[in-house]
Amino acid sequence: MEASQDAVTWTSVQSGVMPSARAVQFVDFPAVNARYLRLNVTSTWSAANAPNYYKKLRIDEVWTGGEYARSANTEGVSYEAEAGLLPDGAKRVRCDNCSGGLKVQFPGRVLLPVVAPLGGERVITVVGTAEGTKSFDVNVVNSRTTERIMLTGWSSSAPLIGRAVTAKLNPGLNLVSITGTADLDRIVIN
Ligand SMILES: [Ca+2]
Repeated sequence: MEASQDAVTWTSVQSGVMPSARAVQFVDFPAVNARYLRLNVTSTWSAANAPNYYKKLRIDEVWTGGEYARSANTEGVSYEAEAGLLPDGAKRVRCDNCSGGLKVQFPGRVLLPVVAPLGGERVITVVGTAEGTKSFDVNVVNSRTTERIMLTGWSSSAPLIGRAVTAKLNPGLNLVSITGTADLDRIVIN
């Protein structure tokens, strides 16, 4: 990775070997004042006998940030899926990328007790993983509406994907019920 103020003189800011894998790749480099960044790819996994891939690298998008990403709202309360009630055969499984190191796999159902002293409209962010396009159905028990959330990922182990819905909570104790075809790490209530 090189940086430049004028696209003429370039200074190296980082170098390394990326994992030979699809999906998002991160390049962490020291903060620099620059107008331009460029990525020099010096080699790929492919050899000359695979001409479709040799010396070729496909990049969909490049995003650059000047600071580490932070949560937009840090006041949410997290409820781990694995800490919930699993009345219908959903399974707790290990998940190295998940918070708490565990997630829940469906079929089945997760019931999470959520206390909302004042009740009212709240944002529920559902965090999980999906290989392909999967869904969660989120329902506050005893309310009539079920929100369906779609999420698309490339692996059931990473990355974690968060999707938000709004739901009306009752003052006091609520039960949030989640079923689906994706794997559930946790929910966050804001
Ligand atoms: Ca978890």
